[in-house]
Amino acid sequence: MPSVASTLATGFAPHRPDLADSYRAAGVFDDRPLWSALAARAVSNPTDPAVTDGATGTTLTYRGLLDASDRRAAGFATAGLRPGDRVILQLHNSAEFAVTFFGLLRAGLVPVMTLPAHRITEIAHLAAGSGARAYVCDDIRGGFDYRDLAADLRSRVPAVEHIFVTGDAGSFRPLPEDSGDWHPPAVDADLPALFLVSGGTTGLPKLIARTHNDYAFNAVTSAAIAELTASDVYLAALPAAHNFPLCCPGLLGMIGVGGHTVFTQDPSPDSAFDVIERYRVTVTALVPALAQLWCAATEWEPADISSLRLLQVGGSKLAAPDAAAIDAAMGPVVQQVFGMAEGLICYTRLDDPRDLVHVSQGAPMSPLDEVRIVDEDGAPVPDGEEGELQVRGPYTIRGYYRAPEHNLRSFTDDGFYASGDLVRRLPSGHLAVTGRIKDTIVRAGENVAADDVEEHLLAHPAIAHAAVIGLPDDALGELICAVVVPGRDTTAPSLPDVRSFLADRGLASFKLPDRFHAIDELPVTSVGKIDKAALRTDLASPSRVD
Ligand code: OOB
Repeated sequence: MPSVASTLATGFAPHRPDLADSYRAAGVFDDRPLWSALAARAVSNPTDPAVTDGATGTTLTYRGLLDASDRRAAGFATAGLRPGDRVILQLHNSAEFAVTFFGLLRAGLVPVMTLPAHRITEIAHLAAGSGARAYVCDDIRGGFDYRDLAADLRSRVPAVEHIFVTGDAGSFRPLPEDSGDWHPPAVDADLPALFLVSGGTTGLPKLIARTHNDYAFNAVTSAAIAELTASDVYLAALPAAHNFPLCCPGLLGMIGVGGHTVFTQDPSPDSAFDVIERYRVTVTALVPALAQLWCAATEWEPADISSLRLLQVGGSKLAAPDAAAIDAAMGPVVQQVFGMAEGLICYTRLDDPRDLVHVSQGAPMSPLDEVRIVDEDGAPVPDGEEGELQVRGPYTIRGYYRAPEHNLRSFTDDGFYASGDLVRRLPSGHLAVTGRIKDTIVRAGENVAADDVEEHLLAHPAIAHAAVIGLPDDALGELICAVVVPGRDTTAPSLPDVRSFLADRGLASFKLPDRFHAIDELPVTSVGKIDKAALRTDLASPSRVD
């Protein structure tokens, strides 16, 4: 029978040996388990607050967090889980999330970081793909009963033998705890410490194995760029299992510097602003739609949020006027973050000129990131021109876990990840994201980039959010459909209004929308990005009446 460590390694692509040597020579890997930052802080800053549950106000100090994690680790071991076993983790933002996450790491278990919005299709797929033996979830949140999902999972993927539930566990077990001294097992820091899930808006999510070494490097470098110190207070407002709030620099970056992380399950300005005021939050991370909402809310929310020095915005494109509006409303706080669970993270720097912060999505985090921008044939484009971003580097994966067929498509022969993102390099070396390879509409043979039309739509005074999609059409191949959310206190424009507005801005006539819908809210993915796949399905359905 193969050892657990070797089943974990099966399907995992290590760095090419020559590159691994060069990363090691550059000193980026510290060869310690990912939990070692927590263990170090429990010694150096034992009584400082590590995590707070925004909902209950419960705070754990660094010593308290390590001790609670060790009790959890011991509980997992007593339940029969062994180092290297994969565990599906699906918890909402809470101190319990941190305890369980570090408990799994301290037990040598490998969490699969699913998001609260995932449902049985994704969870069953990720459980089967990772070979998970356990599932950890909350009881009921937002009207959804995760215990039903757990029961469904157990019948679909019988290898998931252990189910642990917070709160009212029903017929399942509560989250385990055991007392006594816990001695964490040795780990190979070049093997996966955790699995992230890919953020694509089409198809099922893929498993992204991140090693102790590469993820620690991600956390430490991100924390340095955000200039985090022990006096910072970070608000985890996006789902904490996502790479952005987990490690860019997020919870792990904060643990590294001995700072304080506050969790909230409600990122609406109404609730989050009070939390910011109460804990004097200094840093947080949002997707653009939420950042825009916060920006607008500064006009009417009474809470004092002046402690906030850094508002990281990423996950999808933040338009330049929106970035400028946030800076104007909240002080020069914006940091643009263009990242991916697969690895590469780009940040605007704290001392970049503000106009560069507004128009760019940042520069790669590490000088060891090899970024190339290529045309459809894979040849580099002239500097400044648009092309697909491909990347290789110390913390970028060489392949999805156990997905050889996807890997043929998404990775080049020389080990670069082909991101599918279209970017342009600015003279400063920063990148501007211009679209996605597949996010184009082919109308009467003309290629129209959705982003291009969206940026122009957002310039309309009565439009707050916009998504442009292609809808099938017998005559033209595809029609251009603009879906918008009108601004507060404005009336939605009509299709002719929008067409003439865009035409006046000099947009080519073949790019003008053929269809137009004003709706209250755009559908979003698990982490809050606009879900164009859902829009396409909804609007293409014949039952829909315009
Ligand atoms: C982050 O990670 P994922 O894995 O959920 O999604 C990655 C994709 C990128 O390939 C790109 O298509 C898009 O999301 N994206 C952006 C963006 N940031 C991500 N597109 C335009 N502008 C941006 N600023 O989304 C993620 C991971 C870590 C930090 C931040 C975001």
